[in-house]
Formats: sequence, C-alpha cells, structure tokens
Amino acid sequence: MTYTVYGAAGSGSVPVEAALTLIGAPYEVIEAVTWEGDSERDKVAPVNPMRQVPALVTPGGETITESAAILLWLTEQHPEAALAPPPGDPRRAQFLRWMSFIPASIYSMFWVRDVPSRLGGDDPAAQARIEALTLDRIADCWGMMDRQITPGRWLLGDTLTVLDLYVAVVSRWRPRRDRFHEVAPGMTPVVKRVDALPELQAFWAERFPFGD
Ligand SMILES: N[C@@H](CCC(=O)N[C@@H](CS)C(=O)NCC(=O)O)C(=O)O
Repeated sequence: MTYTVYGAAGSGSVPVEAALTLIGAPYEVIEAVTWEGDSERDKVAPVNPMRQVPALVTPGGETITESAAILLWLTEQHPEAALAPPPGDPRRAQFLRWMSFIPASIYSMFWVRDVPSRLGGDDPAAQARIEALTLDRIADCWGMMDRQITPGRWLLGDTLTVLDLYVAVVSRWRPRRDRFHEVAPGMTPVVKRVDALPELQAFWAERFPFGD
C-alpha cells in the first residue's frame, strides 16, 4: 500500500510529502528536478504529460496530478489524520477557497518565473520585467489573502490542515519569507509554527532546508 510521489526537494511535491508524513502512509519519491531541464521533465512524462511535479501514483495505480487535488484527495482517503475540515464543517468553504487560490494565483506564476522565455521570448528586458512583476504579483496575492483570513493557531483555527502545509511551502519560494513576513503579518506566525512542527523536523531538513 505504498504511494509513489514524483517530486523534488523544495518543489510543490513537498506539501504532498509532508501530508503523507503526517498521515503516516508509506511512500517513495521519484526525484525529478523539473525546472532544471528537459531530461528531468521527461522523468515525469510517463505519468504526467505536463511533465510537472507533483504527481501521485496511488497504491491502486491511479495517477493524480495538481498539488491541490492531491492534497484534497489525501485528506479524503485518510480522514483519521484530520487534515481538512470535512464537508459540512463551517470552515470548509474558506478551506476550499484558499486551497484553490494558491495554485491559481500564486503557484501558476512559477511556470513563467522558472523559464521566463516562455512568455518573454528571447528579449532579456522582457524576461527581467516578467521576473520583477511576477514577484510583485505573488507578494500582492499573499497580502490580499492575509487581509481576508483571521488565523488562529493555524490558518483556519485550532486544527492544522493541508492548507497550512501548502502555504508554509509556497511561501518559502520567491519572493521568499522576508517579503512574505512583510506582506502577510497575520499568516507569519502560522508558517513559523508549521516550520517548527516536531514531527516534521527531519522531513524539512531533508526536503526543504532553509537557505536552499
Ligand atoms: N498546477 C501544478 C503546477 C506544478 C508545477 O508547476 N510544478 C513545477 C515544480 S514546483 C514544475 O514541475 N515545473 C516544470 C515545468 O512547468 O516545466 C500543481 O499545482 O501541481
């Protein structure tokens, strides 16, 4: 009953791996550092034609792509881990809202940031502009989310959810935590709590150490 995660240290597979770690489900990782070039992307092609990580292959042999979908599906498969407010819970609407917002508004920026020529062509000035403007857009999105959410100990209150794992990882990406702390002062203590979770210390050190 082992899951297979196509992923990479520091990537969007990390919240998926963190969730599996908290769930206590066995999993193996097929490492594919997709932003380093076509040979790495090709490693994912057999399961994801988008050649992106994360992709999850379930013990039943089904493939799921899209980080938010994987996280949501894992919470359904492992309700005992209580990593999501269940349907009917008063927190469910905001949970779904922000679980959709992160990939749609923030994670999507990295498709162009990782390879600015995808939209900027060969023009260095266009690429530099894209790099600067996407950073501002990401910071704006974090700020907007921060103004719309009133965290408790965790983002949605007293219970840790996969949303906390997702935000803790994506906020480590550029423009990185210093700017996140500036634009998202309400969520800052929460991501620091996620960083400090005792059950994830070894995991963070291996899969997303600060400084990388
Ligand atoms: N919408 C996807 C985005 C996945 C994604 O952009 N993954 C990055 C790594 S963090 C990737 O594999 N990029 C390679 C590429 O887009 O070519 C998701 O939420 O899982």
